[in-house]
Amino acid sequence: MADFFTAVPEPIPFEGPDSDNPLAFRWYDRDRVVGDKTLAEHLRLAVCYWHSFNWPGNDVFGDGTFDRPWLDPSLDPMAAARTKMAAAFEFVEKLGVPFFSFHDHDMAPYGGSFAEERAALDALTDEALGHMERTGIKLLWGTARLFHHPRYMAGAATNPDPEVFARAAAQVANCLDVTHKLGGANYVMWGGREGYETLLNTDMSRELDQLGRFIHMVVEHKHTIGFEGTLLIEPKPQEPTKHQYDYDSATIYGFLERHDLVDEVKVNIEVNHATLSGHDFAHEIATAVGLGIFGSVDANRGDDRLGWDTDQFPNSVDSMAPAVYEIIRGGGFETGGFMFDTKLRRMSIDRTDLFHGHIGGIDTLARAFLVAHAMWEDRALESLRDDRYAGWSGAEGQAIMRGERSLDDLRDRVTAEDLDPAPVSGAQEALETLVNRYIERVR
Ligand code: XUL
Ligand code: CO
Repeated sequence: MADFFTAVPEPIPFEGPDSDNPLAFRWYDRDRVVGDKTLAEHLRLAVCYWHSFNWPGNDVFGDGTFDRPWLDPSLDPMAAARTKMAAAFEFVEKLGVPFFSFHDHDMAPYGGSFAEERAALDALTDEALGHMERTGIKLLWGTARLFHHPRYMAGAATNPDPEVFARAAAQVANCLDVTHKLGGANYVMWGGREGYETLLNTDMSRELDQLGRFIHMVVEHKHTIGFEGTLLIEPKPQEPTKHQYDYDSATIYGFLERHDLVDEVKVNIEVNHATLSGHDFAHEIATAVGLGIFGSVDANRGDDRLGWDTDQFPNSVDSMAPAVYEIIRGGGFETGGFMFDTKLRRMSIDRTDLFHGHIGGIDTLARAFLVAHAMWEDRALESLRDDRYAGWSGAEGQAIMRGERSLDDLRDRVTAEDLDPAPVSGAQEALETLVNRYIERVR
């Protein structure tokens, strides 16, 4: 263990719901067996490298506020990258979660030729491998920063210039290689600038075809190098571009269908991106599960009154439990997990604040999981749902769905029987109260 987070000398313990210790878990008992797995195996928690270690706490109005000495531009970039990495692994180890995630240029500095940047990435990912072997921490996913450098201002895969496309493709080839080297469980593609600012200068259908070609090349490279992780696209409706092509899960499914990629790519759903698209997070999960493309989650939350991606730590069991329920209903994570794509508030400048954010978020997810799992085990919602759709298991319901009834057939039956079914309550308030009862009860 290195010595940056010295105010937290020991790994964070589990002390149970009655503990008042702010540096202890109250709900995340990692070895607790729930159903067929431990909580750690269900949740597959990951810390992100970028917001936690590579972001100085700046915003559009002001400079960084955080104590991140390795971000000092006067330092030797490789030495600074190594210091940052030591602090990152110290943090993840003390927090006691199994995974981390990174972008190529969170870990490796920019600068020099493309080949020199690749060499820096190789050296630093070798160093990461050493930390991973020493600590047992694993990689949930890697991803390439295809939105930060000015060359990508008009997009990467969807850029009007094929040379920018080529540079982005080369960068992804490198990043996929090192994600493979680190044994990553997934590889994520977030199309930060794959969208448009104005239609006046944009050929949208051409750009979407370019994106399709790009993703096919990523799929081919994955198979060439033998990477067995899942490829994930992360939906987001806007920001930084006015319109992003990967708007939401349903839009991505349509894109994957059109480009014959449905068997190769799933989605990484971020809570605050879901809400920016005008959907509930639970809706995005249920959509992806229903379409067979659910992969992983970026756990965070937005702010009701700020219309941008604030990436706050999740803190509401009430809003998280129904979404976690949809994940459990869909069979849980396979290669995915809950990754904290979360930013401290700019005024949270103590080193321990990073622990407080993560501990609160982890306990929120753990408790939401216990609530959702108990509702699932008891079939509390499912038995009601089964009753609600019971008619479709009957002979007529099945005949309709098999395509054995026409409009004419149904008109004849409705006329003959003077069919006038009585409405049945949807019981929303009773169900909401039922969920609250589980939240009160679960221990
Ligand atoms: C940006 C965002 C990214 C992706 C990875 O909104 O969510 O951090 O998760 O590029
Ligand atoms: Co994200």
